[in-house]
Amino acid sequence: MLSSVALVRKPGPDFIDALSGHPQKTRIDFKLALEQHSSYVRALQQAGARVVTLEPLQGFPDSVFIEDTAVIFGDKALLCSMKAESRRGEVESVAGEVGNHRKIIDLQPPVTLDGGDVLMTDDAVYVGQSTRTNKEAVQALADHSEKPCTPVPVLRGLHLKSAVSFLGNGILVIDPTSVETSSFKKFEWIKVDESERYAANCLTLGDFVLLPAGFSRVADKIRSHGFQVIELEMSEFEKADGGVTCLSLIIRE
Ligand code: CIR
Repeated sequence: MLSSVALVRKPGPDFIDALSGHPQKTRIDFKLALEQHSSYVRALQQAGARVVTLEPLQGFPDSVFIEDTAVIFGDKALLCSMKAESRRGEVESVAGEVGNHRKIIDLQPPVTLDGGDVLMTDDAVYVGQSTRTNKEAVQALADHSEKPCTPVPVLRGLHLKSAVSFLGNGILVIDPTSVETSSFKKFEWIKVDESERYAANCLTLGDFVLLPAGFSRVADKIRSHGFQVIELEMSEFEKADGGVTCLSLIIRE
C-alpha cells in the first residue's frame, strides 16, 4: 500500500471569487464545492493517503488549489513564486506544514512558477511554459532536481498538468492539442479527445487513479492498464479552472 501524505485545504466562502476563465465561473455553488471536496478527501484516503487538512484561508479564494504552492523534489520542498498576485500569500501559509516533512527552499522572482506546471515522471521533470510559469522557473527547478528538467510549451489551458498526467509505467493521459508534444514521444499515450479534455488531469496514487466523473472512455482505458479508477464530481472546481491534482499536495513517504 502506498504511503503518502496528502495536504489539502478546505475551500472557504470566498472560493466563489476564484480566478477563472471558465464561462460558468459566476455560478460556483459553495455548498456543493464543500461536498465535492469532502468526497475528494475520502478518495485520497481510499487510495491509502494520510490526509492533512488545512483550514480555509480567508482572503485567498484560490487557496483550495494547494498543488500550486509547492513542488516536492526528494527531501526538498520548493515554495513557488506565484505569478498571480492574489495567490502569493498562499505560499507562506503552507510552509509550516510542508516544513514538517521536507527541507524548505524559497523560490524568488524573476522565477514565476505554479505547481500545476510541474509534471514529474520516473526519469524526467517537465515544466509547462504557461501564462503562469516562465523559463527562469525551469532553471530554478533544474538547480534542485536530480532529474533533467525539460520546458514544454502549453498551447491552451491554464497549466501543463491541465493537459497531461503521468500514471506511472511509462503511461501518460494526454490532450495533445493543448501542449507541445515532442518531448512526450517516448511515453505510451492514453489520448483524450476534445470532449474529454477535462479528464486529462488525473491523480495517480499507487494503483488508484482519481479521475473526474463522466469520462467513461478515458476511465475504461485507464482501467485496462490495471488501475482502479475513483470517479469524482468536480463541477464546482472545474468552474474555477481547477482539476483533480490541484486540490492536493502529495508528499510521498
Ligand atoms: C487559478 O487560476 O490559479 C485557479 N483558479 C486554478 C488553479 C488550478 N490549479 C492547478 O491546475 N494546479
